[in-house]
Amino acid sequence: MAASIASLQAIQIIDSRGNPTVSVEVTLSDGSVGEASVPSGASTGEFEAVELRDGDSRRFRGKGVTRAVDNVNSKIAAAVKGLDAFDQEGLDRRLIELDGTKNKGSLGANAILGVSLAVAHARAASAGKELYQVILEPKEIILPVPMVNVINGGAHANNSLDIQEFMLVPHGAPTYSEGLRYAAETFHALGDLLRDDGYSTAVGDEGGYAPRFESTELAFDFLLRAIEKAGYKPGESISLALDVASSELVEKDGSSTMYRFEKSTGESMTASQLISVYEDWMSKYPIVSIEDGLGENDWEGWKEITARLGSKVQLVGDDLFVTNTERLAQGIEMHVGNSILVKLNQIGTLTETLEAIKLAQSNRYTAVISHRSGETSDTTIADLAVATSAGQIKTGSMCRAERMAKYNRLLWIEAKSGGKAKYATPFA
Ligand code: 2PG
Ligand code: MG
Repeated sequence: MAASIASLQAIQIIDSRGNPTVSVEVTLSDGSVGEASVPSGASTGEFEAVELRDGDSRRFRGKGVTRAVDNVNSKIAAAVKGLDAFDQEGLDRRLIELDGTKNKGSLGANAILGVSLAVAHARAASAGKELYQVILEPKEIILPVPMVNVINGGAHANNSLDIQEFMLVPHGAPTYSEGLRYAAETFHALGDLLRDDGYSTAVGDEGGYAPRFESTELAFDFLLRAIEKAGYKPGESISLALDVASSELVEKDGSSTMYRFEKSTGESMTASQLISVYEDWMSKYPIVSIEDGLGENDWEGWKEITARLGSKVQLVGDDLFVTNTERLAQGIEMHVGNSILVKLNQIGTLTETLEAIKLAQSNRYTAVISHRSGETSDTTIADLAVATSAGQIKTGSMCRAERMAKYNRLLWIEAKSGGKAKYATPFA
């Protein structure tokens, strides 16, 4: 089965937040077509690959991506034409080399990723296979436990919550589709409870509610009540996960790192004090996972949180590791965290993303496949989760079509597996 890259076309499309992003279509020599669109973060890590934006304030408030689009249509198209579409690694190495920088700042990680993924999709079309099968043919179909972000705060919502994401983790469900049902029913129960108490049920960037709660604890209380109201047992059928996105809370005080709950209490604390806050929450609420509990430069703090909490809870590095094997290797070496958040656009190619997942898994770190807060209807991450047997995915709440597209793609993979798909057990 051979097909080479015949042509590429990129255009600027608009993402779920109304900002431009890159969409790429590739056609292979056998006529197969693949398409991919690139997501975009709000609470981006300092060490992420570069998202190339035009910076022309007269158009899209400076957020246009026409330079990235032009890079695909000119330089990249010329360089990859004729390459074997079945050699993803060869393609991605060529793109990295053509860019020539360490952070993909020349062509833009948004340009490079669009091409890398569109070719994978075209390969699936050419081979008549599912996308996950041409990413990495998995031995078994393992569907990820969804982490469903039903309360939004931090940089994703205009409210009083410092914690960016409060997620439902329906790990006690027998199957993926049942887990999704548990989450959807709890999402609705939460909406009822909020409405009853006069809170807003408007949603944030990832589709979670964004009420103006008076405290973080109130968010936990509502979540537990919602789980029960929907007929489930907190901690048994559904547990909780947090993304603190704490790099956003960091304030430098001389040489020491302080964390400030800017949107709620205004309180400042050291890493040790913040870890004690997490300990307190863990003693009261069924929390199975904490992402970015400490900041992206706070390696010492991460050592402490891992020593204190690492055996009890999943500690996910997002801004800390940025899907980058060098940063992950440093974390593994330093015994920091026990899980990596995986975002294709943090690193910019499918090959490097797979390398990060492999490095994690071979060191007994879990891998959580993730969307970005700015998304499109692209569903590549659903297939990535199945291809790598990652076992966990977070892709927003139980509303907003750009979030549901990924969850629903997994429902199709489950349905087409003929009963063979298994539901992952990361928290068994
Ligand atoms: C995160 C992501 C996705 P953003 O912090 O994990 O939820 O947010 O895309 O804004 O970085
Ligand atoms: Mg995060």
